[in-house]
Amino acid sequence: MSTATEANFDGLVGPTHNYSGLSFGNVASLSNSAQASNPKAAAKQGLTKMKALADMGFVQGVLAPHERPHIPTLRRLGFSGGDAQILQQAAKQAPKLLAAVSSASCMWTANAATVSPSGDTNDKRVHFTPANLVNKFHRSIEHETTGAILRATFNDERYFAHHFALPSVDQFGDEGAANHTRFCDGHGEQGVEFFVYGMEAFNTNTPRPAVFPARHTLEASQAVARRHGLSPDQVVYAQQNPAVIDAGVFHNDVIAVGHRNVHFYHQEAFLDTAKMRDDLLAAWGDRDSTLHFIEVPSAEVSVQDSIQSYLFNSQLLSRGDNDMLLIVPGECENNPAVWAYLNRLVAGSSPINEVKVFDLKQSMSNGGGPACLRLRIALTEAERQAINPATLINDSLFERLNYWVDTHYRDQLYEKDLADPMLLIESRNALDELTKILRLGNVYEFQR
Ligand code: SUG
Repeated sequence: MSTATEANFDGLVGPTHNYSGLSFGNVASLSNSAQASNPKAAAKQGLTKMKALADMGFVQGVLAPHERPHIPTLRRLGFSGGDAQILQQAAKQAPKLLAAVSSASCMWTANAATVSPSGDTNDKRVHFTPANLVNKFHRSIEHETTGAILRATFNDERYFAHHFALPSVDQFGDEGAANHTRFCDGHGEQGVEFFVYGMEAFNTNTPRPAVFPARHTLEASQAVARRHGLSPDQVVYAQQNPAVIDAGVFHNDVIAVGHRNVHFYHQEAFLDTAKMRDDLLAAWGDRDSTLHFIEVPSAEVSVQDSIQSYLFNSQLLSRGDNDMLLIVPGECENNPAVWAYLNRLVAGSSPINEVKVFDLKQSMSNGGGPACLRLRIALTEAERQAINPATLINDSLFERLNYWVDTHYRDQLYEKDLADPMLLIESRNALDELTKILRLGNVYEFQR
């Protein structure tokens, strides 16, 4: 039996978590704009999920939040003087810029990078490409620090290869693992990498959404597959249905999730569902297990209910061969159609046998469910041993991080508070201490 496993690395919610309505095309972000946030509760909700997975025996890691408000970006945009002065000028002249450089959006680590496990790559190392997130200004400033944190977490080049982000232009719009799934028999074996894109950038004569942006391009995915050294016959591309992007499905992980030999998706998720299935089956070939397609019909769960509940932004976890658990947000339990569907699903004959519900309301109000909060990394035992051990959740790290949150985080934040120079100082103090807890070294600009 292979000892390879799939680790989940969740983003720790940062001290400036707030609702600023920054993500056009993301229904929750737009509708909760200007609400009060609770950064302390947000961080604790995330930590509770991490601890629960660790307690169930899954390898669970944590990725540190970024320095926010990001003063170096404000300087780049022409604000000058001391830090307090810069915050004050930005709040007065360009409050939306201040909100953008203050977002705690790096918490959604499904967007941190695309990861190809060593079973798929030609040099047999795990490859990481941080996502350029170019479609949203507040997210486009994440990739450098993301790269530094990934290098400090997976810091052994015998096992881990780190790339820079793709060029930061729309044609190479890359949203990372939110649009990437890997199907496999066992985590250490050759898998099929499935890339989902919103549009073709260079071939403009192709379908694309009309209302909301397609954040991710085919060309970006092809470039990632090339640089990760993937075998072309083990890569499948599929286009998202432009109509669901226009309905608010800004990432494919809002409408589909896959794990090992299961693809769980909505009937309307893809532009050409039959082709998606044929292509995956062709790449799957004659592996030992069957590739299961669990297609949820619109008649049972509408696209609207999928977006409202985040049914598909769930975590599919293997407890054994053909025995899976689905982690869903509380919003699923509160949606009658979705909850009825889930009850039928676990009672049926699919490999999904249990559903567990987590309260992630703070993140959900910005459009981030359980699956957004985690980056999956399939690892062999030797690779797992090579991870920076201080980033892996166990009882003592969980206690320590909870205490750290209690010490440094506020329990209420409005957009107007982002100009408070004390918030900047509190955040820097918190992150400085965190880099010591997680043994990351100096990954932030303010530390250099
Ligand atoms: O990029 N929301 C994030 C949510 C990302 C969810 N990730 C996945 N589906 N994988 C986004 O739209 C909102 C921030 C604000 O409005 O304050 C935000 O960035």
